[in-house]
Amino acid sequence: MKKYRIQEIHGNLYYILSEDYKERRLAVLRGKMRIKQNEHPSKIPFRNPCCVGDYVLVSEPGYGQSHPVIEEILPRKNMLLRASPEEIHNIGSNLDFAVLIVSLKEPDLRTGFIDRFLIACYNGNVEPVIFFSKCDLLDPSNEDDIYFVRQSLYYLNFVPWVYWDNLTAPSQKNQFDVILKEIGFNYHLKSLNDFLSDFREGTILLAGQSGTGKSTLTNLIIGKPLQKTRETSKTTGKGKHTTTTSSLFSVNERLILIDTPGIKEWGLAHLTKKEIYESYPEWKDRVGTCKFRNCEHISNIEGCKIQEAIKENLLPVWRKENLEHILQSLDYYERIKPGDYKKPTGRFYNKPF
Ligand SMILES: Nc1nc2c(ncn2[C@@H]2O[C@H](COP(=O)(O)OP(=O)(O)O)[C@@H](O)[C@H]2O)c(=O)[nH]1
Ligand SMILES: [Mg+2]
Ligand SMILES: [Zn+2]
Repeated sequence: MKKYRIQEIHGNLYYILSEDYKERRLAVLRGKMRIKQNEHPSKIPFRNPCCVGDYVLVSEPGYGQSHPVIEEILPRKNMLLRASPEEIHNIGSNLDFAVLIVSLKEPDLRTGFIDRFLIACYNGNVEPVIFFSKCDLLDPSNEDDIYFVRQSLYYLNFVPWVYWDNLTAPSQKNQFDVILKEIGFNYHLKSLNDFLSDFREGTILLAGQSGTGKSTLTNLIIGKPLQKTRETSKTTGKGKHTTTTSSLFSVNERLILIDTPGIKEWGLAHLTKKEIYESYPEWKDRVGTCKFRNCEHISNIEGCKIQEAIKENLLPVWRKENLEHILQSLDYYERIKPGDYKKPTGRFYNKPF
């Protein structure tokens, strides 16, 4: 059997790449492996037992078969997930970094999305990176814009990899610099050039809501325009380029990118409230110091160090609000969970190869 890496998944068909990323083949999955989908502790089924980025062992097609067969998924270093109560989307595996591209304007900064991404990364054992784009669109006379900048700077407290730039005319971020000066922020911030030199190798996943500049950043990494940006598609009149599934490709021998579809809402239905509370770096040193060893941190029982931290305002108000929203969404999931959510259909239940 030979080792390959999963490049793209289309239902029950898998594009796989050879170890040097040069040979691409279409493979199917050994029947017995399709059953493994229910293995997540949340009991929510995986959309697919395999994940883009997986290393797999593959056998050649037997007599009468037309495709090589994936026999085994090799142990994963990590995996990034998002989930609704119906299914878990495995977005990418064996990642060195997951980069979230977030625009400060158009669409306007939504920190709730960043917080969900970080929670997903911490729980998937993935190292997060945040790239703030569209710094040029900020207006120093607009209070909201100044607030967006302040919020973005907050992530420097615990995310070691954060970048700010304008992607369409790199390093033209005068407006942004004016705001920094106005709020008295004098430290060096990393920009696109730093990003390009920091991430020259490994497997790097790019995620973000659509319109934030993901394709533009991808093109800057590759050094030539492969990915259509929104503007291009507008002028050709062909409609917006939309990716619907993750896709892996090699930029060169050392750098592998995983492009993901524009995500609207990063669902966290696969996590427990305890796991969510414990993902907050602000009280990292207090996790495990609660009075009860298996504290769920949800009640105000005396001795819960997490609830104490919340009362002490260790989170800024907006991050606390984001946390409350996330926890509320889990309550909502709880209500619709009991027994009767719809099973994923069509994908690999109905088809003998
Ligand atoms: N002003 C400004 N526009 C940008 C920036 N980054 C991307 N854009 C524009 O935003 C639009 C969406 O970008 P695109 O890369 O297609 O976003 P995607 O949907 O995340 O792939 C395009 O018109 C880009 O030219 C930026 O930093 N500043
Ligand atoms: Mg795009
Ligand atoms: Zn507790």
